[in-house]
Amino acid sequence: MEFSQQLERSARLVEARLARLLDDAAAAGAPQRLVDAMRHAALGGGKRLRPFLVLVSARLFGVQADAALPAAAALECVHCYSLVHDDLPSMDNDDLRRGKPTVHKAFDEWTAILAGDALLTLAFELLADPATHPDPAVRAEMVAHLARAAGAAGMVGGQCLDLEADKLGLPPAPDRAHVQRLQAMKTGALIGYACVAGAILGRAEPAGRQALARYGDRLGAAFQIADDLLDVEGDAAAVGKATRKDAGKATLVSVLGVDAARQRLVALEAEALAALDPFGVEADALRAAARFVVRRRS
Ligand code: GRG
Repeated sequence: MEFSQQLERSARLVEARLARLLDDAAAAGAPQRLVDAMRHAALGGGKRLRPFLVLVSARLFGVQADAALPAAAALECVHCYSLVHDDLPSMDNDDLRRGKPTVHKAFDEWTAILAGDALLTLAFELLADPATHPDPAVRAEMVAHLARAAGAAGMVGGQCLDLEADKLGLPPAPDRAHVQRLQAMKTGALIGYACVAGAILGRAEPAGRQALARYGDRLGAAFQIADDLLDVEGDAAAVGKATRKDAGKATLVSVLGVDAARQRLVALEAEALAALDPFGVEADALRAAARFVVRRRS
């Protein structure tokens, strides 16, 4: 099956699961306005790449899609929350996300903040649920790993470094090492988690887990460079969000220039593919994901 078809199929599974979870939240007493905003944030858009990575990495270690779906949905909840908060006026101040008005535009700022908070906490409720894995030790590891990836030394920390540079003008001249650290935290940590989550769920041997961690690390870095190139070269209608927003921001494109950034992207793709060498054809979906990330136009 073509990669795009595989991605679409997994996106449909994730969409249906998220829709059900939000219905459950409403049934459990969550206010209508909050659930509507969560639905706006989480349903009807997005490539669903992170949950796809969870599903295919889990399959590599013998875990079928229905068993990995709660963990995949949990990660997408964290990703959606991060987009809602990133779009807020005090952060990136965006009007368009996934081709739709951002949550604070469709609702208002306080509702968007709460919808993000509720998606974040829903993720951990899901991971702690026995439906995610029968072994509590595995669930605890998933919780701890996602919390680290999303937290102060991960995505939130990376966002802080990014905003600091943008809003306070710090550091004076971002260098390559600073940009790579920021991006590894802001974007790489969650993508890295997506790749390792399947290994945790499938109780992979350390070597298998390390290979997936290496793949995820290179994929996360490649994803961010591709995103930065799309900001410079992409078209807002195709990308589904405003472009040309990164001028003056700390990105590898601004530090290295377009050509060198593209070369780095190609090198990262090769490293991501090499990390999968220990695996046979069963890792082909991950290989295709690396090619997709490097060549994506949205
Ligand atoms: C607010 C704590 C907090 C963190 C925000 C995710 C993030 C950190 C910022 C988003 C800004 C941004 C454009 C980052 C670059 C990489 C990225 C996360 C792009 C969006 O991810 P995609 O392309 O989006 O996977 P879809 O819509 O397909 O899910």
